[in-house]
Amino acid sequence: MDTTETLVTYERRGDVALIGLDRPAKRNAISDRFVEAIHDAVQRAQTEARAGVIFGHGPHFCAGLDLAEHSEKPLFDAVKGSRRWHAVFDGIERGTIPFVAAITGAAVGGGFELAAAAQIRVADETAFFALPEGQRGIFVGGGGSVRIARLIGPARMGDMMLTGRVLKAAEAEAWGGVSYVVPEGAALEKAVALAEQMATNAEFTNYAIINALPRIADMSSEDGLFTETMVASLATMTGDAKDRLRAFLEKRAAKVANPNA
Ligand code: 1HE
Repeated sequence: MDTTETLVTYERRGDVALIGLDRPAKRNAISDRFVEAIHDAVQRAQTEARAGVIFGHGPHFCAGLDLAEHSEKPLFDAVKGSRRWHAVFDGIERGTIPFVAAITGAAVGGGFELAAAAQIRVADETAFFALPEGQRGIFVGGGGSVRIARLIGPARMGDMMLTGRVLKAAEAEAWGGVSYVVPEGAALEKAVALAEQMATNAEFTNYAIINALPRIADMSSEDGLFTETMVASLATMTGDAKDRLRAFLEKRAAKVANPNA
């Protein structure tokens, strides 16, 4: 591989960090060096932005694991590689700021796994989703068996992996794999608009949404309800809550927009 490749672009637009997967000649396939570049960009975004967007340069979001690099790996290196993806993607899913994945073209294998680590997925009409691990003789290793299975359900994920079923954007939306489908070319703009909106939320509430919701989903109802009360009580103690509640009561804050008005 050409080690002078940039791999990831980073740009800040106000409170939003834009992280661009930048290896279009290889359809943004993720090598070891690439996963570290994603990690660095995500960490930087967490320190200086309030929300992030992850998108792919070129027509495809991401073709997954770099199969050329992977085919040469001894077993234990593959184990460590998968665990590193887990750590890096966990930093997206349960970090300090929310991320939106803007998906065009292929979100395949590890590309779908990366998108699944974001809190929100926006796909344009060119997007397609596949899990071809069965054909490659490998398995998901970037957290897909947990995150994708939770998004679309293990039976549907098993269908995709066993039969090679490829989902278009609208099918992925119907299955819960993406939250928004937009016309061709509009994914990045929509993702940035959503990130800008999220960036206006109270920081602690965003942190609680990111970190508490997936944990509570893993708990019993009883534990979940107790944890919810603790998180809600903590949120109420923040200066943000005091300021924002007062602003609402003094009619200085925007109301919820009634879509039927
Ligand atoms: C790659 C990769 C890759 C493309 N690793 N080099 N992922 C896959 O099984 C998907 C494999 N890729 C594809 O099916 C297609 O490339 C796409 C549908 C994504 C795009 O097709 P297309 O026609 O636009 O591009 P292309 O001509 O197939 O690929 C362009 C170049 O990118 C070509 O290299 P070149 O040197 O011949 O120009 C491809 O070899 C290269 N390329 N995808 C390496 N993935 C943590 S576990 C996760 C497990 C997985 O991710 S499994 C799924 C792997």
